[in-house]
Amino acid sequence: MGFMSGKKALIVGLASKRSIAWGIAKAFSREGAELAFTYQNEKLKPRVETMAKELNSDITFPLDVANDDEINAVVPTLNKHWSTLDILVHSVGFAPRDQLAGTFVESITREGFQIAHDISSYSLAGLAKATLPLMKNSQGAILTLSYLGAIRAIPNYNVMGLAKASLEANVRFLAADLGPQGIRVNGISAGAIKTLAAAGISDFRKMLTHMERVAPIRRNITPEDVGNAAAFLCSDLAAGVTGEIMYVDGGFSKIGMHLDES
Ligand code: NAD
Ligand code: 0WE
Repeated sequence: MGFMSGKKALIVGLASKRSIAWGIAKAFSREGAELAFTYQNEKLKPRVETMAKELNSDITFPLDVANDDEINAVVPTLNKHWSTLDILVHSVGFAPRDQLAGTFVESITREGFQIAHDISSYSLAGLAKATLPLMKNSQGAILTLSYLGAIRAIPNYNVMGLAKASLEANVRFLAADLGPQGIRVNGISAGAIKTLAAAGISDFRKMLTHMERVAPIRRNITPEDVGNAAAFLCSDLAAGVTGEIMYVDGGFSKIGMHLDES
């Protein structure tokens, strides 16, 4: 019997088999959790339905986190299947493409800032607020995905770094508020992974090559690595952990310099 058996988890942010959300879903399913998934738009619907089926889930519904009506529809929709929710996974991030090219100062715009913060940070609080009636007293957990750009100036990550810094503060405020209601809130700061969200980012391959050379574990991170850490954080094994940002980055953020090959 897996260490998540009996847990009901909603996963927001599945787009493809390369998604971090897919690594998380597979780990949760392996450990015995029941799953529900949302898809951002009709284009993603068939793909998400097929992937859900693979993990024995037939609960899928639309959710664009930019839309308050869709956020408010989550609980009524989930209620058709489940009367409680134990786990919410938020694996969503977005900034307009022009915000992730060139320097920070050149690229930043008021609109780009607003969209990045709305989709990548506000949506965590919005979803936590909306799902509270189902999650309260469940000994449940909320998990989001962050990146090193929240605390370091990483080339081209630009306004997404500000949005991730906001997301990490969001984790701490939610942890403080929801802890007394039996809900833990954590984040995983993942190393770079080639997903749809990384497609077309200039120099992404170069970044991956650099990371696998210098990170203490000498390889890149996979969605499966993140999935296993996520399963731990969202299970009762992590009952004493909340408000935490856990680095699943092969130790990259912990070194200060790398010299020769070895
Ligand atoms: P992905 O493209 O597979 O997933 C991103 C998801 O965000 C997609 O499912 C997309 O549909 C969803 N999304 C975007 N806008 C949305 C909206 N308005 N409403 C609902 N959903 C929306 O890429 P991924 O790399 O798996 O990204 C998942 C999370 O992991 C993101 O928060 C990302 O910032 C974070 N992350 C990624 C990496 C990486 O290198 N890939 C590293 C660290 C953290
Ligand atoms: O959080 C991310 C990516 C987030 C992202 C990606 C896109 C591409 C498509 C947000 N918005 C968009 N908008 C689009 O139109 N990561 C952690 C992956 C990532 O993105 C980078 C990175 C890394 C790592 C961008 C620049 C530098 C490094």
